[in-house]
Amino acid sequence: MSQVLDAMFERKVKPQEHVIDQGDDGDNFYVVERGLYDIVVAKDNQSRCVGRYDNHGSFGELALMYNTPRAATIVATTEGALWGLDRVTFRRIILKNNAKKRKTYELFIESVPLLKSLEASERMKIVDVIGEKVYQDGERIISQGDKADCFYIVESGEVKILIKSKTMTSKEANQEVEIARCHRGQYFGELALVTNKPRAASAYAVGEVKCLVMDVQAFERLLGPCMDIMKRNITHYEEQLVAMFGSSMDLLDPGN
Ligand code: 1OR
Ligand code: 1OR
Repeated sequence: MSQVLDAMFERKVKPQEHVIDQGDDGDNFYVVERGLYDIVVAKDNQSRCVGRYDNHGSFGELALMYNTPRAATIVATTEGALWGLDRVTFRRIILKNNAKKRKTYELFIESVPLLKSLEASERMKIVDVIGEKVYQDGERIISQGDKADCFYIVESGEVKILIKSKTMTSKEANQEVEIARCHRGQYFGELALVTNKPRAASAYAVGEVKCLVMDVQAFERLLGPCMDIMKRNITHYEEQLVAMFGSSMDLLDPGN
């Protein structure tokens, strides 16, 4: 950690400045200190904004990790500040850490039912991007109504999902009701990322919990092949929702 911090340098950016251009060789990895940045991908002669960093997150790791051309263009849309890490230091430190992560998480990631349909190389890339977070008993992991930027897989312990329902009377509406529990190998926090809506429920640790966490950009980049399974499971939430609260709202339809 201290070696990374020592090697990092600040880069100030202006609106419309390209921090990274798709197709270039990779020089630096960047951590966002502040500012908004569009992720633009050109494909078949068309450029599309596929996401953004909002005062948070990091980018530019792919070209350095896999020795590939830059996979996207990153454009600042406001004034901003970044912390950069040069390629040589990034590879020396981060790649060593990635090798360790692969050893630690390979077997567990193989056992996660959601990820079964992925190729071994795709699962490796998931290991490369995941972080681990530990929560204490009762700690809130996700808060209903919040903006979402992460996806979670339970590595150990138990997570309970609670919901405050709009369909209940006002007195009951502020009370949370338990609707599900997640155990080792199960995932949560996908719904808001898939629907682009606020968190539909809250998640709390039951006892000490370890979760693997992935940011929304990695979720969209790497979990496309698992999207059908997640969407199918979301339709099961809807059936449960109707059974529990008698409401027939469509969780997958943003219009509702
Ligand atoms: P890089 O070194 O390739 C561009 O330089 C960076 O954009 C890349 O590392 C990532 O850190 C970041 N696909 C590719 N790169 C992405 C994506 C992405 N999102 C962020 N980056 N997505 C798939 C697009 C078809 C995800 C969109 C949310
Ligand atoms: P999220 O990003 O909305 C809360 O953040 C998470 O709780 C959600 O993603 C799901 O991963 C998880 N309805 C809504 N969210 C649920 C449900 C659910 N179960 C788990 N989550 N159900 C219907 C509500 C009555 C499922 C009942 C079994």
